[in-house]
Amino acid sequence: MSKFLIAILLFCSVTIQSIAQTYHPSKENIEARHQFQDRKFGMFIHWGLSSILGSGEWVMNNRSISKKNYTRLLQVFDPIHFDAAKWVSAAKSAGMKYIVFITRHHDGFSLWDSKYTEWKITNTPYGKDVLKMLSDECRRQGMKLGLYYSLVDWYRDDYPYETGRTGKASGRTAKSNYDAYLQFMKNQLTELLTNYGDIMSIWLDGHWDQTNPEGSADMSARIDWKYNELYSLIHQLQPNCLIGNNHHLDPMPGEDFQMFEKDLPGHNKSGLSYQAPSEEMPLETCETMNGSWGFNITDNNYKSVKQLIHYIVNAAGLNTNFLLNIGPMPDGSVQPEFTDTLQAIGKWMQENGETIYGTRGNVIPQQEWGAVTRKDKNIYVHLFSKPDENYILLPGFKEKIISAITFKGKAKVNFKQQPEGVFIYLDGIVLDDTDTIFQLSVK
Ligand code: FHN
Repeated sequence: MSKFLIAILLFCSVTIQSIAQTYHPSKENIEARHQFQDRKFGMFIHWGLSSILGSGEWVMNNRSISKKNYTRLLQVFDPIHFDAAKWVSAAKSAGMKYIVFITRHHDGFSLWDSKYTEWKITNTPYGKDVLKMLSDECRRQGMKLGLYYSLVDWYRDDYPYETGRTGKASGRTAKSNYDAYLQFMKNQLTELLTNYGDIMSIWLDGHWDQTNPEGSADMSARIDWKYNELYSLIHQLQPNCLIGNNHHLDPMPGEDFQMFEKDLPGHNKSGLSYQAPSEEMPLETCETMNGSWGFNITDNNYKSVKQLIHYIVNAAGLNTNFLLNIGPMPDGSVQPEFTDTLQAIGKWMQENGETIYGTRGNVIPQQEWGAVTRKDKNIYVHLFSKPDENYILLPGFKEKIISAITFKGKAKVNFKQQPEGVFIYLDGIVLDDTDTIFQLSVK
């Protein structure tokens, strides 16, 4: 081959690669990002075959269950109390504006009638396509729907399990084949984005299976996931659909929102969130209502209504959506500890949602005493507990305030604008046990 030809080929391959690396979201995608940010609060649903064992969605891995033994669950999954209307209504009455549903978790089981596998809900005694019922119901009730899709697979032989960190006791021996697995994912994503109406987001999870543990110096992936191909397929099928990937790393080209798990952006209590919050794209964090994602029969470590409301508010203060999880029981019903808490949150959201939905955060740096959100000319100051002093300070806030009132009773509040920020005085104000909200109007 002549030197000239080699040079041309080299040039073409570099150009193709750099095109793949550049992602310019479409106009409708940008608009969808704004709408997503306005929604603020969503419901995550972890449910599937693993729910039967009542030990969380990682049970196959954690109890070293082989593929052969795990397959037995296919015969017993019969969620006779599954009622899409009840799930969507529970989300709605909690004030949630979207649902993200697990279509396929790490055990590889598909919760829809996929043409590309026999390992699916329609091959259980239940036999029905729950995703179809859920997506129809979401449309009926005006609820947006996002779909979780696992990248890691503990069941399929073609997934590169040899280099993966998890799913080691599955008993797989055949050589993996990523190209075949990638094609399978493309086929399934095409089904999901073709047969179930408008999909708000695709929520990918499992990249971390092919890296060192979070926080390691070397976080490079052990396989080439070829995200370009997956991401461009998704955007081509539904340009408005937002792509998020729970890789626990900085955003990669082609993604539309950044996610955090069990942590507010910038925090890292979970040991999963070393990534810096993006300033360009919408953010979302997800959290469990007890300590488990999937149904866990012994986990009674429920978070209180107050804790969860503070989570919503703190997230909004950091410009972040909050995705709160339920793990329905194997029969499809949702345990009362979850539904009661959701109802109580819903009551609070009904009264105070104006200070959350459609707002933006990062008005001031994060404060010990609470959080601040903003919509147009209104600044909402959320005070969670009584501070030591008789005032709170909004450091660095410079815009001219024309009025300050309590959000609830609309009573006048004393404030002073100083070079270091705004002081809000608390004398004579009856503080709310969960959240006292002040509404400041700026010029
Ligand atoms: O392994 C999963 C886990 O089961 C769950 O789905 C969470 C939700 O964010 N994500 C993974 C761990 O990062």
